[in-house]
Amino acid sequence: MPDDSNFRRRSVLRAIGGVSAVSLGVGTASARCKESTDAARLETLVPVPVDVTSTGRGYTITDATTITVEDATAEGVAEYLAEFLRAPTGYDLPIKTHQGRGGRDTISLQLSEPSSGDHEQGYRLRSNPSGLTIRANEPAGLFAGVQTLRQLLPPAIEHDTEQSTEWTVPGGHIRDYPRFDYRGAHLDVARHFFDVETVKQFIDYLAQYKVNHLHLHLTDDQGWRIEIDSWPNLTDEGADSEVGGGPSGYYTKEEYAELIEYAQRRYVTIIPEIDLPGHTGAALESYAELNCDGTKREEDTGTNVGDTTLCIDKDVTYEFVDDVIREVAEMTPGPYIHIGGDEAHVVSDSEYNTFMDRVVPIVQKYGKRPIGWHQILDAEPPSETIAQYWYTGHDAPDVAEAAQNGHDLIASPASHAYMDMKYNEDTELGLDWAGLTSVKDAYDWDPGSFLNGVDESAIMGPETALWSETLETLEDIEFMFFPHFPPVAELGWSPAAKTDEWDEFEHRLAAQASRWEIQGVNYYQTPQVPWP
Ligand code: NGO
Repeated sequence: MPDDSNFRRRSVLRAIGGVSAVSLGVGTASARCKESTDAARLETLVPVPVDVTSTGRGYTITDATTITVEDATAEGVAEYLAEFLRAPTGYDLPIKTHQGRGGRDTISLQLSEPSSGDHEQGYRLRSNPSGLTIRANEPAGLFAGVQTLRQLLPPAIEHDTEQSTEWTVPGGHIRDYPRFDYRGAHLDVARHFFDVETVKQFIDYLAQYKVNHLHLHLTDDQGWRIEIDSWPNLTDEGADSEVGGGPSGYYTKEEYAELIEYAQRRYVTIIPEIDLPGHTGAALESYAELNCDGTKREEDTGTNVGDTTLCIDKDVTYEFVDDVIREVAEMTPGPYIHIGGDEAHVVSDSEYNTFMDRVVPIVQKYGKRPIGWHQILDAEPPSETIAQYWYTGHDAPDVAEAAQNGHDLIASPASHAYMDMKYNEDTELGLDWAGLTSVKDAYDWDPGSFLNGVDESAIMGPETALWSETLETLEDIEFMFFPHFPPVAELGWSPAAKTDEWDEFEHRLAAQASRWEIQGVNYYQTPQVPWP
């Protein structure tokens, strides 16, 4: 069991540069003090950037500030930034089109031709007294830069009502880009259903920490959560249950489109998961013909896994899967569809292979790249299939061999990336089948080298998983996600050489709390972290 008691609350002042030593209230001393408080924010960024240089005085946003873009390509990011800043600052922050640097008193968002060594999701940020510039090759890079800018401003920027403070961005340069192109977070909306507003809030949390994929676990034994026109009982009958039998629901096609659009504005790609052939109790409850015995399954409000399957030998199974995948592909602009494949305990190996041999090509036929939990590799699918590793061990020879044969992997080891694992024995929410996962455990691994025999080049990136057997509300989600999540988000973004020091990370993590307090995040105040 991880030992929280070894980590006493230490002053976050170490991380914020000795501010306490400066006497307050005296003219220049006070200005120096403020400058050093501002500069400290360069040192508390999560995820930690590739390069940060502090240069003294920085840019202060005032009611004279304008946001400039060179053309319409950067407008979406500019609007997101303006919307975010307007409420707490009370300033108009008009968006103007202007070639090149925007001149004095501008936050200038520039898209430039890729220069050598610049990553397509990377950005450069410069702040000095006359203005602030974020430059990137792609809008996604500008968006990442905007999330950094957000953390460079005083925490009060997280308020949604007008605050009176000086909105100074410390002077400096940042050069930054992600270690992994793919940074994911999974959310189980099947065991308990979460409404559109809750998922939007979740997407905002991903964006805040530069995570760019949301994997929605849309179907399981306890509920079917996405409208499928050709099989309407899935939601007419299969969506009105959840673990414990409480109120539940599903996303209409319009609501799903709303989520996609919300995520797109934040450069987050949604990956829908239809878990097959097991974890299909809700479908089996909705349609008798999908069951081998031709009888509808009973509603499931428990938490058992592995005891359901679509009937492998029936043609109707594949008509069903084809229709579902076709409709899901039609409503999903992103390149991936996840088809589960985990814990199909009531089918034989040969039945499992038969099923995947027919179903993987269906995903490809509808123009999507298949992802499965790593058991999918047992069926030897085409190498385009991505496998998501979710066991706890470092040794998985079959997975390593598949990676050597060209399969890409997503790293979600349950011992580090499962956000639903309890922090310690006293955590009331969550599960512990993979052990307890303290916040330090969530940081203490390397997605690029976790699996023996797998080269980092085969790893698309890390993905957190948040299963909802025990989670019913946004507050529950937040409790397990904060602070479990920012450590994994940092492992996905920041250079490996900068992510191996917990003693340094714990201070940066602690400094995030003042923002969560204002955001109203129900985070777990683990004694492992020296909260301010
Ligand atoms: C496992 C299982 C899920 C559970 C989860 C709980 C996978 C891929 N299948 O992860 O059905 O909800 O653990 O932690």
